[in-house]
Amino acid sequence: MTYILYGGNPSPYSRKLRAILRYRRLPHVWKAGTPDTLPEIAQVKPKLIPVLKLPDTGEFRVDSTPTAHLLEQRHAERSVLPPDAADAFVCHLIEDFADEWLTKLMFHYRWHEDATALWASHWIVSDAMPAATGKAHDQMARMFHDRQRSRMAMVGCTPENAPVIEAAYARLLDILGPYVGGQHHLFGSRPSLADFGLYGQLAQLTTDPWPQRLCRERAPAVEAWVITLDDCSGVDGEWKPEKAAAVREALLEMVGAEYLPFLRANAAALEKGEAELKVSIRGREYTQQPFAYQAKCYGQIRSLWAGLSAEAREKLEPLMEKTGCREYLG
Ligand SMILES: N[C@@H](CCC(=O)N[C@@H](CS)C(=O)NCC(=O)O)C(=O)O
Repeated sequence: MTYILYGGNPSPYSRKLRAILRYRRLPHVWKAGTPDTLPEIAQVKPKLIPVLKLPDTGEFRVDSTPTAHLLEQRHAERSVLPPDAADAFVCHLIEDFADEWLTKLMFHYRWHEDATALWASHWIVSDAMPAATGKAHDQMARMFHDRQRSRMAMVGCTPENAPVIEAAYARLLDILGPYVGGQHHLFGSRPSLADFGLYGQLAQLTTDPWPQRLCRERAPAVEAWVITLDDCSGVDGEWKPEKAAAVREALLEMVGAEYLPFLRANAAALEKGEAELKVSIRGREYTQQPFAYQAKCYGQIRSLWAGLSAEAREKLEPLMEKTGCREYLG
């Protein structure tokens, strides 16, 4: 009963899923996606990592969020979903925010500055093509570097959007720094799916030289937290959501002021068939091309909200109102 996880160390979603498998003590083998292993997943669509191979059926699964939920259905012990329905909704919002919004921070800080972009391109090739050395390695690194930099505008990582993205990183570090640590996760002393979503992006931001330096200057505890989240197999914690209410509220304020306005503008641009979305985020203009995947994320948040019991919704209303999220939920 051994899962196989195909991924990459420089891939936020691969790290997220591996950290979940480790915390949940699910037997697994990690296979870096390399020319030797990639043929094993050649038929899997869409062509993204991570890919999880299920031990019993041999099926392959892509997309870290539904895959994490599938693992919840298959294994009851050491769940990463808070048991209370209202908390589980907040957990989803923060996880989705990490996956879809904070990933812009990861991409910007990895590829915007020359020295870090160069470093990252070599790291990625070492991870994905360990057999390539010398000139072959350097050529691959250059190709990857150029490809990723050419994709920056597509995902919104432009010089015009940089002030929005950089302010978000500073804010995130200021929120997490004073709170997080080995025993201090978002819903108690055991990690949740939201913690692992943050972990995936932060594992990259605390490794790439430029954002790592910023983190060490501004909130060194965040890097230490990320290191502990990498392997929580020894953690036996408890759900104690009341302990981290303030940090969740501050993150939800970011969700309400940044992520949800972006999601709504993205959905509206797609609906109108527009090539570009424009949205004001904390008074600054943010522009990028819309994506269908993120429209799906928005729809999912809204349907999860609609599907909550009246009791759970009532419990969440004041928090959603206060953090600016409520108006986006339908
Ligand atoms: N929503 C997916 C996103 C996966 C994803 O975007 N993976 C990236 C690497 S981090 C990828 O495989 N990109 C393909 C490429 O760069 O060619 C998840 O949560 O797993």
